[in-house]
Amino acid sequence: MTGGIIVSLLDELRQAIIDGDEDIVAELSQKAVDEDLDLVDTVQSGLVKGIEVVGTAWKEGEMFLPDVMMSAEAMKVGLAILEPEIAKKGMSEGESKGKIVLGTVEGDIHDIGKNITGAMFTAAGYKVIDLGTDIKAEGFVAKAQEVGADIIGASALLTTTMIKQKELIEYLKEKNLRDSYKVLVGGGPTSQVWADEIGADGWAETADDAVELANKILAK
Ligand code: B12
Repeated sequence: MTGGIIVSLLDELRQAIIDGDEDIVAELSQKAVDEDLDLVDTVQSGLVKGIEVVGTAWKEGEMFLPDVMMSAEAMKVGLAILEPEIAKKGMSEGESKGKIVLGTVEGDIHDIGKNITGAMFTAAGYKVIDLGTDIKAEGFVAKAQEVGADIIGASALLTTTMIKQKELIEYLKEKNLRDSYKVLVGGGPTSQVWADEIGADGWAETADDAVELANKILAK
């Protein structure tokens, strides 16, 4: 397949996310799998680029909530096709590099970025235990204890829910468990400054960076 055709598939995928067209997203995602394209790039340069455009248009009042929801649904349809394929490739790499308990914090239902992060971790050879959304500190910690996690990853997309990442770290301290797990935080409104402020072990802007960061942290 030539570069030009790949670019056009990614462009079409991005546009289909903006249009919230699930059928086209499904068709193009399957095509990417069938034609053995770089699926991580398909997620990032196709699906994620699309939802970013939607986010900006929403903020500027050019798109409304129902449209955003359709785009988010279309995003899920694409990820449902691409994620298992990305994970399959990673799993052939052998032993698990570590266990990560991942979730979106309490009061927050955004899960697209968390899911992508989970898929990247799986592809990189980690065992991912995904708790879903709206997860309390207690929920993260109970699961981490149950499975013997190395890392707890908490995603927050709202400025009003970022504080729950801080509460997670405080809860670990309260239970004398702070040193038992590495805590990674991420999501739109978060930053390295925020991670430092709350005493997290790391922050990453993208799912790719998150995996690199985890590799580094666990190697120490
Ligand atoms: C899609 C979307 C929705 C969908 C969510 C669907 C779903 N299942 O997730 C719907 C329509 C349901 C929705 C609802 C709401 N939303 Co909304 N949403 C978005 C939107 C457009 C895109 C988010 C997204 O998926 N981005 C793409 C992903 C790939 O990016 P990401 O999540 O940042 O993840 C990447 C990194 O951050 C990182 N990462 C993510 N998690 C983690 C975790 C770890 C550990 C690490 C290391 C890294 C990491 O890796 C990811 C991949 O690279 C954003 C706009 C934006 N600019 O972000 C608004 C946005 C986040 N929403 C917003 C709001 C206000 C809401 C609502 C409150 C609206 C309402 N009035 O009801 C509700 C929230 C309800 C709730 N309690 O949670 C605001 C938040 C404003 C703020 N400052 O707090 C935003 C910024 C829009 C805006 N500009 O106003 N939303």
